[in-house]
Amino acid sequence: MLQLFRTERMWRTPPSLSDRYDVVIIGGGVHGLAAAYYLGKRGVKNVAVLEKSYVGAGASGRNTAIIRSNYRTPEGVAFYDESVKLYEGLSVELGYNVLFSQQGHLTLAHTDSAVNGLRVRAEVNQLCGVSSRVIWREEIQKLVPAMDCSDRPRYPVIAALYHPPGGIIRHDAVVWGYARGASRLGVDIHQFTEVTGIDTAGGAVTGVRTSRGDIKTGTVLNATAGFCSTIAKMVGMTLPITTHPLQAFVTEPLTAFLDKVIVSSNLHVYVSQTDRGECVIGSEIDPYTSYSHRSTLPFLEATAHHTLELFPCLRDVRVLRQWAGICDMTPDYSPIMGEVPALKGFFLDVGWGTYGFKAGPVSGYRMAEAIATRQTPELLKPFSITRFHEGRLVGEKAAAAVSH
Ligand code: PYC
Repeated sequence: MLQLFRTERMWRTPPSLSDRYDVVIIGGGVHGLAAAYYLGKRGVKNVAVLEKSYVGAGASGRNTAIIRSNYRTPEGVAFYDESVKLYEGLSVELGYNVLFSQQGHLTLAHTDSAVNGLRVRAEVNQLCGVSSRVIWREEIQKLVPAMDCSDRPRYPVIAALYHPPGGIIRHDAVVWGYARGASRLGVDIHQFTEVTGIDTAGGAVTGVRTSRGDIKTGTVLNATAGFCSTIAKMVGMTLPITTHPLQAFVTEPLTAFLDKVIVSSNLHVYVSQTDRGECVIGSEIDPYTSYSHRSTLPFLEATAHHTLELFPCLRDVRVLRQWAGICDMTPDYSPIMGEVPALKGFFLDVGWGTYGFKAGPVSGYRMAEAIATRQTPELLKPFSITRFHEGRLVGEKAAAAVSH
């Protein structure tokens, strides 16, 4: 008989909050859920994910779903390369189609200094074994026939960093897939459960207070985006982070015309077309700090203007919806990961700026390793919180999409 309704739910909703968990993960986005999933796979039992809203309500549901590993530093490239590889196998891993389209990613340069930046990235990428090379106008035009590569625009396209493994993915499917997988491995996912305090004693974490009751635990992972500073303050810690809005919008669906992700580092705009035909268009972070999710007209005007420089064919296209997320920016545009040395059992997976979604699988995988083994994986060592006072910054500003 035709089954009209799914009887199986995506993930279990535990009836109550247990008063003791071995690991408490704060944040039900891709990072927290992936960490929970990989902890479950390692056989770590009694894990809870606490989400103050619904799963994927934060940055995981408010990004432009771009996946790539063409970063600027060897540390960044190695890290994101592992993420791309995990994304490549994710549909099979989770038994859930995450619609990863590895269509290729182009970072455009419109000035000589931007071309130099692309050359450096291409060199580093190639040395790290990542497919990425500088291409010029003729080849760009062949790859993206709809883009204006002529001398007409105010800043004509000169070159691009072409990164064939880059692409786009269905971000909500990734979040739901990890939540479903984690739940099947026994993780308790508590939505609408806000953390209100964290207890410590003798230099170690001892518990978490929430809007639904208190939990005793020796291990807490702060995997929040937008609110990581608020959570860190609960243990008396000030993170080197400022929080900015990042806006984006989506057009009405169009016949397929663009099968590459286009990022312009000079025009501060990025454009891709989803499998539904909509163009997803974004810009750099708003230049002021704020926790606002409000969309603004100046953003829409400026970003549409820059998009039309590249794609005059979008002139009469209507905008369907616009949104904003909030981004936690570190001084070097790299994340902060690992256990906090001064507070046993308190782990950070924060500072994800505008590049967090693409790192979900690798962060989850490696943070789970760090928690389960109490050893910092090699891949995470460059991103420790101690780098700020040790002067070991991992400068990714030039490769953080359009955020410079
Ligand atoms: O880092 O690829 C990126 C990105 C795209 C949009 C915001 N950041």
